[in-house]
Amino acid sequence: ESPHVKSRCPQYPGSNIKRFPVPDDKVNWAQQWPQYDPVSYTTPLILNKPAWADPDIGAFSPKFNTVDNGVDRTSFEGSYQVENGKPLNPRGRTGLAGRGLLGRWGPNHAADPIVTRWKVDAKGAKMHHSVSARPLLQFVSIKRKDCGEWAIPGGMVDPGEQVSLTLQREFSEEALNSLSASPEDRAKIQERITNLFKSSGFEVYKGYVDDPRNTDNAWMETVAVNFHDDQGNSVSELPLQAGDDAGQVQWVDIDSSFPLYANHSNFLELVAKERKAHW
Ligand code: RP5
Ligand code: MG
Ligand code: MG
Repeated sequence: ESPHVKSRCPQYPGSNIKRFPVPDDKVNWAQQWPQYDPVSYTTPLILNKPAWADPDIGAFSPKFNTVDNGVDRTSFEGSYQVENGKPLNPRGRTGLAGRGLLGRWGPNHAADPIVTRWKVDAKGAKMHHSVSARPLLQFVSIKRKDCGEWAIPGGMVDPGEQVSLTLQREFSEEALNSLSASPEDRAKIQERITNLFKSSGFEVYKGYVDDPRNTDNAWMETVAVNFHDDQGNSVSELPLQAGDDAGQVQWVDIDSSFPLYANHSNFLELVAKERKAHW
């Protein structure tokens, strides 16, 4: 397992905060490093205590490594350490203490719907990559408003929410703009994607996300699931429209050279391998 990279990006997103530079060989907490002195930073938005965020540690001491008060504080990475009341990132140092942009101390659980179809020509025949000769997959990608990077249309799991619902809800919000649709249109969207999402899908990945928002005390984890429209006649026919935290949405060819947010490329590689597609 290679050390996290985006979680050590020099400049913390949405701020002018610089991370303490952490070399590869000092990422692991087990490496003694007395000189390590990261700044502590939590965005004003989070300190304003919106309903979805935790209060600051001190007045608040949640039970870590368990489901506490409906909030899932367990990690897919196993049991994580807690030091001075604060959870420690299971993948090691990030150069920043506090929560940054993340609402929860410890794991912040998300779900990533990877909706795919085969790329076809005007006659409907599968297209192949000129070098690998493998068939090309496409996935529904959104351009994140926060950083302008292309990404899987994922989002946070609400407390107590089934991941299967999060997957469908986030896809509807970000790629189909269900939040701005009339109640009638929303019902139509719901009906048309339910078929694709009711198949359990292929669980691609479950665990830590190398997200640029991660800190020493707060980090992203996800369940990434692939829903594949093999015949190109279910979700492929839905009009894509960006919504919520997505600025743009489109079908993107799955290819190792396409840069994506966080470590979303790793998830797409697993999908391509599973479906024997070009990567
Ligand atoms: C990533 O952030 C996850 O993989 C998911 O795609 C996303 C969830 O956060 P928001 O889109 O809600 O900001 O780590
Ligand atoms: Mg969202
Ligand atoms: Mg999102």
